[in-house]
Amino acid sequence: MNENLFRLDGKVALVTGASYGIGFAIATAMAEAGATIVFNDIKQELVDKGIAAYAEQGIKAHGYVCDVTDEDAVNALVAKIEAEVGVIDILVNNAGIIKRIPMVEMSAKDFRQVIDVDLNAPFIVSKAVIPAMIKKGGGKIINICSMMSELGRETVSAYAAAKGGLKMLTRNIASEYGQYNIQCNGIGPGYIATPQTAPLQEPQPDGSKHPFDQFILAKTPANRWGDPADLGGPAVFLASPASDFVNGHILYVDGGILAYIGKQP
Ligand code: NAP
Ligand code: GCO
Repeated sequence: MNENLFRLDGKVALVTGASYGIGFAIATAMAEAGATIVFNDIKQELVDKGIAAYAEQGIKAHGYVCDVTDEDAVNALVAKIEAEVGVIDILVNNAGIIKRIPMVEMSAKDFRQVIDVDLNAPFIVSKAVIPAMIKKGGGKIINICSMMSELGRETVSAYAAAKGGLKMLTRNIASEYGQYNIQCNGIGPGYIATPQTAPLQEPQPDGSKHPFDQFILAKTPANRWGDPADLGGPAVFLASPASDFVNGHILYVDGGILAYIGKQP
C-alpha cells in the first residue's frame, strides 16, 4: 500500500473550535500526518490554552479568535490565514454547542442560537473557503455531525435539527462542488467523553454511575464511551488523498450504536 495516500504534508488544515475536545484530537492527528494546523475559538484565553496544549504535543499550531457565527469575522479570519499561513486545503467544521431543554420549554432564541452555531456557521465557514479551494484545484471539507443527524431523543430538538441539517448541507456541498475536486464528507461521532458530554457522565451523589452513562453503555456494542482520539484516523482518512472519490458520505464513528437495538434488559 502507498502510505503517502494518508499523508497531509504541505496541507493547511483549519479546524474550528479546536482548543480542546474532539477538534483538538482531530487537529493533532492531522498534524501527525503532516498538516499545518490552524484553529480558532471564541475567547483569547481558550486560544492561548489551545496553543500551549498543541505545543505540549510538539505541534506549532496557529490560533485565532473568531466566532464562527459572525460572517464578517469569518471572512476576515480566512483572509488572514491565507496571508499568514496559506490557502486552506482542509476545513473541519467542528465548533458546536448543545442546549438540553425539553422542546416545549425551549425559547425560540435558544433554538436559533444552536442552529446558528451548529448549522449556519458551517455554511458560513465553508462558503468562505470554497472559492480559494476551487482556484487551487481542490480541497476537503469535513463536517462534524452526530448520532442526532439520524436519531432523536428527549431535550435535544435544536441540536438534532441542526445536525440533521448539517448532514444535508454536507451532501449538498458535495453535489455542488464535487466538480471542482472538493470532497465534503461528515463524521458522526457517537458518545464521546468531552466537556460537552461531561454532565451526562457525572457520578451520582451515592457514587453510582449516572443513569445516562449506563444507558449509553447498553446502547454501544463497544461497551464504552468514545475517546476524542477515536476520531483522529477517520478524520485523516477524509482529509487525505485516500478519500479522493469519497464524497457526500457521513462516516459514523460510534462504536456500533447505529447498528444496534441495544442490550436486552
Ligand atoms: P466541546 O468540548 O464543547 O468543544 C466545542 C468547541 O467549540 C469549544 O472549544 C467551544 O468553545 C467551541 N465553540 C462553540 N461555539 C463557538 C463559536 N461560535 N465560535 C467558535 N468556537 C465555538 O465539544 P466537543 O464534544 O469536542 O464537540 C465538538 C463537535 O463534535 C461539536 O460540533 C459537537 O456537536 C460534535 N459532537 C460531539 C459529540 C460528543 O459526544 N462529545 C458527539 C457527536 C458530535 P467554548 O468552550 O468557548 O464554548
Ligand atoms: C446528548 C449528547 C449528544 C452527543 C452527540 C451524539 O445530549 O444526547 O450530547 O447529542 O453529544 O452529538 O452523537
